[in-house]
Amino acid sequence: MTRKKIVAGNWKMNLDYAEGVSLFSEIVNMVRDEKKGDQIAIICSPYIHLNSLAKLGGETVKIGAQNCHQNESGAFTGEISAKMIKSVGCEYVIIGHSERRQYFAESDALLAQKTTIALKNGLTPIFCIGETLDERNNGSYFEVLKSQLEQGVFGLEAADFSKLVIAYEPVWAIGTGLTATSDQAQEVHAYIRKEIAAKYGQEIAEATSILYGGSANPKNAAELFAQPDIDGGLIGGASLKSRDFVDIVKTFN
Ligand code: 3PY
Repeated sequence: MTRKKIVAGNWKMNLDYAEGVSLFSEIVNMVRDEKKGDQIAIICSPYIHLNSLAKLGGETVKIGAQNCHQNESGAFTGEISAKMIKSVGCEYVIIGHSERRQYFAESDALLAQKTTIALKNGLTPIFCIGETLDERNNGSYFEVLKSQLEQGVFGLEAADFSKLVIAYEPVWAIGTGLTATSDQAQEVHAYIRKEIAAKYGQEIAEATSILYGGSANPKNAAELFAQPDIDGGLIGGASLKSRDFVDIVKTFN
């Protein structure tokens, strides 16, 4: 079974409109020249860029949002719905990034709702899970990850679960410059795949792309992506530099 190889950039709350369009145009041109094979490159930008980027990216670089609201529409001042995101040509949405869990108190139950509404509107959720440094150090990380899966996405029917991308992002490796070693990441990815197999069966587990996120960069990507259960990356800081992002994409060539 060949799984989709995916490199998704997460720009977070960076770049004004002109900067975003300019960086994205550079990325599209470089990826068009250098990408080989059938890997998928995605940029998850702030909302204000989505409409323009979706038109520039075409088949070369796909577009994702970084969040969506859990309701279809209504009186939720300042929020953006999955339907609106889809309507501008966006295909992906990050759900449950640790920064949203931490700074916006997004619970597993809320994230389950967001996942459902994203799927209903034809978006592919990139669903993030990850443990804190304390949870890693006290050895409870497998339980934490299992609980995030169970409460966040294991309520889905198999047909819907099959549409997800999962991202393992150890919280202690986000924005800290620390990266999980390839052995640490592989251990967790294999565990996640085992839990998916236990819930949905081996075929779905083997077909699910599981990305690594957390200070991935052009220097460590090759070793991480060479692991049997790591199917690509969710890239923070390095996605803000066209050369770095494209070098990570090229890791799969
Ligand atoms: C990081 O690499 O820091 C990320 O949070 C990617 O989402």
